[in-house]
Order: sequence, then C-alpha cells, then structure tokens
Amino acid sequence: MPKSNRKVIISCAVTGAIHTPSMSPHLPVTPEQIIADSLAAAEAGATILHLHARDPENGRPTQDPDAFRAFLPQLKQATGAVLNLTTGGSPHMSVEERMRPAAELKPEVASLNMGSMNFGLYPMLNRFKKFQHDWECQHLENSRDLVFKNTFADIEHILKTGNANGTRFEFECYDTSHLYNLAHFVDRGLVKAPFLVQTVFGLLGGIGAHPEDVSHMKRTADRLFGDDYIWSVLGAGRNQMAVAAQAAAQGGNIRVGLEDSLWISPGKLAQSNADQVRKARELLAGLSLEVATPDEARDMLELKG
Ligand code: KMH
Ligand code: ZN
Repeated sequence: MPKSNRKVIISCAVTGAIHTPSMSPHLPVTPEQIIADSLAAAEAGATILHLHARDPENGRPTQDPDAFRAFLPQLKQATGAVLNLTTGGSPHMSVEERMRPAAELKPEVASLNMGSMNFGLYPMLNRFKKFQHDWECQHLENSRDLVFKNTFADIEHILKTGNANGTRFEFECYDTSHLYNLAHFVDRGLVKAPFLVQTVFGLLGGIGAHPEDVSHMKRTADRLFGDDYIWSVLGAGRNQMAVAAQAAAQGGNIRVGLEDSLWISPGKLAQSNADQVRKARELLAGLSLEVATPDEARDMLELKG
C-alpha cells in the first residue's frame, strides 16, 4: 500500500493499573464506567481497546477473570473494536496472576511486556498527595524497590499460551533491549509476522521520551524486524501527544488513554478516554492521515476476528 494511503491504528488504554482513583475522578474503575468509557472511545475512533480490570469497591487493579467478565460481553456486543487484554496486570503481580484473563478468555489481542526493568511510580507522590484508599499510597511508595519482572521464562510462557489460543500480541517494549528480546523470540519461531510493537516512552525505569529516543527505537526496530512489524508508540504522561505526533509523521500508529496519561493539556485532566482519542484524531487529520477501522486493523495484524 502506498504510504500516503496508510491508515493509523489508534489504541486506547482505558484504565490500566498505574493511575489510582484519587488522581482523577474520570478514571473508569467500575464495570459500568469501563463499559461507558470504552464505548465512547470506540465511538470517537479508537481501533483497539487495551483493557485492564479494577476492583469496583476500591479501584485496585485485579486480574480476576471474573472482573473482566463483568464488562467483556457487553463490549463485544456493543462495539466492533478489537479487544486487547492485559497480561501485564500491575507490576506488583506475579506472572501467573497476570496471565489468567488472557489464558481463560482467549482474546484477539493481549499485551506482553518484553523485558524487566525498574518501574518508578513514586514520583507521583509529589503530585498527588491525598488518597482515599491506603493501597494507592502503598502502590506508589513500594515502587521505590520494585522490579518489573518479565523474565525469558515468563515471556515464553505467555507467548506459548497465547499462540495456542490464536491470540496475537501487543509487544510492549520499554527500552532497546526489549526489542532485542523480541527478536530472540522471532528467531525461535514463537513470534510470527506481522506483529505489533508498542514502543513505550517516558516511564521512570525505561527509555526517555526525547525525539532522539523515539527515533532510536524506530531505527532499531526497523533494523531488527524490517517489514515484519507494525510500529506503535505510547508516550507516558505529558509526553503522550508529542510522541504520538512524531511517530504518526514517521509512519507509526499511536496509543492514548487514561492508563498512560490522565491529561488532555498541561495541568488539565482529560474528562474521558474519548477526549484523548478525539485529540489524537485531530492530530492525525492535521497530518492528512486516516484512522484504521477495527476490521482494517484485523487485516493488518492478521487477527483471528
Ligand atoms: N501501562 C503501560 C505502560 C500491560 O498492560 O501489559 C504498560 C502496559 C502493560 O500496558
Ligand atoms: Zn496495560
């Protein structure tokens, strides 16, 4: 397809496991909120919905498959968007716990973290000082001594389970070494083209969000994977739209959503996931780029549908 006709996949990561309810009243946590926010994001143009679940009582991340069952059927029934279930869960969880929803519910797409690193959430303690629930403060505080653990054995286990279920992956790469880890699994035949590489920028513990960092990850992925991969980017926090703009202009796809940033502009909270999807759409329109429909993304990524 000529580059000028290419369509851009917008992923929307609806709630995640990093931000906590006290940080924004707009973060969806109950099944009803996750359904409403996801559907509005899809309506606004999100091609893929990246989904986590929360305990509706206190907003704490949970990988109980029943928590996903509380919203998945409604989403499947009401939208054609591609549904992508996390296997990252929260960095505080074991791999067995993290992979349960994808293993049991066999989605079209699941996320997969491609390596280990530090994961520093504690700087958020400076910005958000008041918490409704004890777990929120501990979640940030404990990250001073947290290893975000994704060993080769963990990755292989999730890959083999997903492959057996026909699930394809959003390969989350937080630094250059994670691209090399992915290349290792491509070499072993456990990852087949075309595959979606989600390069992640601006998390404390991973690569930064400078334009040189974005270019470096793209150059490295181009060299390792050639035409076999589909590139997407996620800029954390205030970096979200700048990273998206750079990547979109260079042939990439983009991820937005309240999982990755609570903001719509400096100091102003996004009112919904759809707000960020609309902003991403405007950015793409400014570059004369069209958004891929879910079925176009299914073709591009050879999903099971
Ligand atoms: N919050 C993202 C940076 C996952 O769900 O598998 C990481 C993420 C991981 O989305
Ligand atoms: Zn996630």
